[in-house]
Formats: sequence, C-alpha cells, structure tokens
Amino acid sequence: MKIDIMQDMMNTNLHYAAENKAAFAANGIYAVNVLGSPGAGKTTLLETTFHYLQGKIKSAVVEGDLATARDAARIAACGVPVIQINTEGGCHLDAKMVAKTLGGFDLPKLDLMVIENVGNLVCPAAYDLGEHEKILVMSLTEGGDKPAKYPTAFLAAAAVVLNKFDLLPYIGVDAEKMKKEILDINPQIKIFETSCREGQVFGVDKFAEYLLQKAGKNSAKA
Ligand SMILES: Nc1nc2c(ncn2[C@@H]2O[C@H](COP(=O)(O)OP(=O)(O)OP(=O)(O)O)[C@@H](O)[C@H]2O)c(=O)[nH]1
Ligand SMILES: [Mg+2]
Repeated sequence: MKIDIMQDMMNTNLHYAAENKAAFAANGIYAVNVLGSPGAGKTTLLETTFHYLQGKIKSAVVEGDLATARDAARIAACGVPVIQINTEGGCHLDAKMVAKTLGGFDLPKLDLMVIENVGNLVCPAAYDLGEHEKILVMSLTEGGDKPAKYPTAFLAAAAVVLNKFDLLPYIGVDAEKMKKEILDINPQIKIFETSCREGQVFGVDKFAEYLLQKAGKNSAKA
C-alpha cells in the first residue's frame, strides 16, 4: 500500500488555509504572506511600512522564525499586535500554525494581517496560509540572477519588493535587467523599489499605499 504523505500534508494544509481564509473574510481583514530569503529586509520593511500606516489602518503581524522572538519584539516596538511562531527547524509556516495564533488577536478590530514567513526563498511559496496574496521581498544584494534561478516564489507572488536600493551603487547589480527577468517569469507581478535604510528611506510610502488600497480602507475601524 502506498501512503502519499506529501499529499496528505498538503490536504491538511488546505483545510486550515480555508479556515484562516474564512476567519479573515468574516472579520473584513486583508491578509498578506510576506516571504523572502533570510535577511532580505522583511521585518525592516514592515517596521518602516507601519510608520506610514499609523493611524490609517489597524494591522497585526504573525511572525515566523526557526527560533527567538526577536522579530516579534521589533514589531511590538512599532505598537502593532504580534504573535511569534517558532518552527523549531521548519523552513516555512503552514496554515495550521497560523490558525493557532488567530485566537490571540482581536480580529474584528483589524483591517490588515501581515504574516512574515520564515526566511527562505523556496519552501514558503508552496504553502497557502489563507492569505489574499503573497508578497516577496528580495534584497538587491542577493544578486540579479536570483529571479531566474528561483522562479517559484515570483510565480506565487502578487508583488515583489526589491529592497536595499541604497546599496545599488556598491554591488554592481543590473536592476533593470533583474526587473525584466522578474516580469518574464510573472508579467502580472507588481514591482516596488525600496530602501529601508535609516536616513535613506524611499519607496516604502508607495508600498504602504498599495497595502492601504488592497485592504480597502482609508481609515481605521471603529
Ligand atoms: N542597507 C540596507 N540595509 C537594510 C535594508 N533593509 C534591511 N536592511 C538590513 O538588513 C538586515 C536584515 O534585515 P531584516 O529586516 O532583519 O531581514 P529579514 O528578511 O526580516 O530577515 P529574517 O527574518 O531573518 O529572514 C538588517 O541588518 C537590516 O538593517 C535596506 O533597505 N538597506
Ligand atoms: Mg524578519
């Protein structure tokens, strides 16, 4: 007898993803699953974005990491409710892990749920967490060839944030070629160019505006 464990895992994931989706829909929450390599700047982008979203929208974050609550502490310092998941070695979040956190939030009060996935350019792309869209964060320092070499995340994402543009003069990456190769993989993907470096922040306002529009809100819930 053949037991297809992978298929079983994916079916279980879909079950919980549907539950999460229903919880987000019932509470009028727009949910995004933020993924990208370790150190691409996911948490820094969120910290900077929340600065722009302050007073305009009610957000919360689920943080995914193998170990520590360091990213959750950074998000909490922005005044945003956050729950940390430690995967203890797991290379991605699954929908059941996210489902377990939802009871810890005041969902009816929220407009936007951001799930920061475990730092990994491959595995998180395969798992539906019940989000409305995946957003990929890639640092220019990862190299201009990475979209073509790791296409699955670009295919799964609705938007990609190319981060660390402040470093462009130092790293010799052809950003225009990189963007073209991204659009060759996924012509529908929305591309943002950002720097989150303190004192050299740019592009994050446009990304924040995108989230505001997607969440369909210009003011906070009562
Ligand atoms: N120069 C520069 N550094 C940045 C930028 N964004 C983030 N960083 C730095 O990059 C490093 C990693 O940033 P994080 O935000 O922790 O990256 P992450 O993607 O959340 O990492 P993991 O959660 O571990 O996967 C930190 O030292 C940040 O200060 C940027 O736009 N420019
Ligand atoms: Mg992080």
